[in-house]
Amino acid sequence: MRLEGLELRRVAMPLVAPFRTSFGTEHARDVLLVRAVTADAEGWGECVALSAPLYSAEYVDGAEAFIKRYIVPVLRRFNDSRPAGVYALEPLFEPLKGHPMAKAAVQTAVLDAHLRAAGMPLGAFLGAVRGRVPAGVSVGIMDSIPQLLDAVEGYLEAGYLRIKLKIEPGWDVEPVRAVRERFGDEVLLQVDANTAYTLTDAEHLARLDPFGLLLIEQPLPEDDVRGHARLASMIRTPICLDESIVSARAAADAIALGACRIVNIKPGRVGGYLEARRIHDVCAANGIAVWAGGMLETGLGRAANVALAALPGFTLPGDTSASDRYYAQDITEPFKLDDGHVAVPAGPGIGVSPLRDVLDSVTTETAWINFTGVS
Ligand code: SMG
Ligand code: MG
Repeated sequence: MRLEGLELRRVAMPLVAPFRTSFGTEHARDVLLVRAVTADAEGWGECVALSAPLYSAEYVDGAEAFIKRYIVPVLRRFNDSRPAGVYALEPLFEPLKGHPMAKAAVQTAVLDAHLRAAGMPLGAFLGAVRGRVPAGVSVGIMDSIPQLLDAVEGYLEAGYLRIKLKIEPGWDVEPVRAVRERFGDEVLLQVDANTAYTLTDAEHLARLDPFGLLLIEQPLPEDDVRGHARLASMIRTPICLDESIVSARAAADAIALGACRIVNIKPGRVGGYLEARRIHDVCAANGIAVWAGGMLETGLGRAANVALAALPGFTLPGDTSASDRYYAQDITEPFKLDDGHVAVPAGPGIGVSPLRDVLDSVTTETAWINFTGVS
């Protein structure tokens, strides 16, 4: 299937409330969407890079520039490759170092187009075994404990099955204690530090142990895998890696080193859904639980994440919250929470499409790259 063109579209999505993490505060998402157009179907990919390189090295302007300058020439060669299945993209992208979020967005758009043309849902393609997935919610750092407790109460009332608290030095033991005291020990509770600590904080982090957390996510820097292994021997709370797991090989290494007992899988961070599935497989083979991460995606990105979260190794609730967690108006039909779960879209490809009027109303910029007539 030949690619006729690629649309790069930037959309401005205000958040219903600011979302604060150890690395900064997001007020709105500036999202890059990729639309892959073929003769038979069109497909969508959402680039999860944030505005600034604070979560990882990528940022949305950089991702767009990378796609225009380096991915587009490669896609022209993709059109000549035989067979031109989505697997042909990976060896074409491989010589270009880094930029997994940019690559993932393009790969997902092409994969979606192929699957829609074939009439196959993404979940079926990936190996999903569930029609719905349990939803957790990520709760940002707040100005005060009462404010946090109000937010958590609202999410529990909405039916979320797991709460994740963002933490940083100065906002860790006390918020966890307050949530446990107010809502009890049965609430599935975990924390995410986004690399805000060092190994010298081990004794302090051990103070989280009495609270029975499911996990502590990425306490140490991205490249400090050995540090996580050391930390794992000093605290009882299971360590989950997010930023450090950049590939299936990195996952295998981290597991072999004893750096994590749990892995957060984000397709954008690892270059796409094909690599995300390999990480799932590596973890499953090693008895390591995985769950689906999130990057405040719109309904387009969320749809694909929910399909991935339906694979058998995803045994913990993911950051697969409903659309209204972040957006008053999503660009797709909103994902809704039903009995604490989100339904896996059943249609071909990612199974959802943008609402054209809404999409146009939030679009700030569009670029069309034509491939027809060029071999
Ligand atoms: O999509 O619900 C979501 C966001 C979940 O906390 C979340 N993501 O490190 O896991 C993480 C963060 C990264 C994004 S923070 C702006
Ligand atoms: Mg994280």
